[in-house]
Amino acid sequence: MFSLRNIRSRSITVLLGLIIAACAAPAATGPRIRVQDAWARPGAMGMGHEMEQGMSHGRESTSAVYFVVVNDGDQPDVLTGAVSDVAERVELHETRMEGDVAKMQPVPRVEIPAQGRVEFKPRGLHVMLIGLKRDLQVGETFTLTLQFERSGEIPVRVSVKEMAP
Ligand SMILES: [Cu+2]
Repeated sequence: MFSLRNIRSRSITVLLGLIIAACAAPAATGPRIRVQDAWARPGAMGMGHEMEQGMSHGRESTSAVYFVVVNDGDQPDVLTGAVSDVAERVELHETRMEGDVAKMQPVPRVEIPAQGRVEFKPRGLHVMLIGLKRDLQVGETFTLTLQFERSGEIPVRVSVKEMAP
C-alpha cells in the first residue's frame, strides 16, 4: 500500500545515492605543475658572461637557468614569465641554430601540455637572468619564481653549477 513513509525513505535513498556519486566523481580538473632539477650557470656581477656558444648580452652580466616543468594535471598551463632577486631582468629565451650560429630570442609564453613536460636546457629554452645583482657561485642556491597563467607563482630553488660535460 502507498504510504508517506515509503516515499520519504525512498527519497532519502536517492539523496544518499547522489551524495555518494558526488564524492566518487573525479577530483577537480586543471593543471598540476611541478618543477624539477633547476640549475643555473655561474655568473659574475658586473661582467659580461659569454653565453650559449659565444652569445652575450653586451656588457651586462648574465646567467641562464634550466629545469624541467612537469604537468600532472588534465589541462594545459602556460609559463608567461619569471622573477628573481638576483637579477635586474628575467626573460624567457630560446636558442635556435641559424646555420652555424646560435641565436637567442625572447619567447613570450611557453605552453606546458596536460600530462606533459617541457625541458629547459642548454641550446634550447632557458630562463635568462640579465644584470646580475650578485655573483652566482658554484654550490650556491637562489630562488626563481616562475609565473604561470593558471597555476600562479611557483617559487623554485635553483642550484648554481657548471654545465655537465
Ligand atoms: Cu638567453
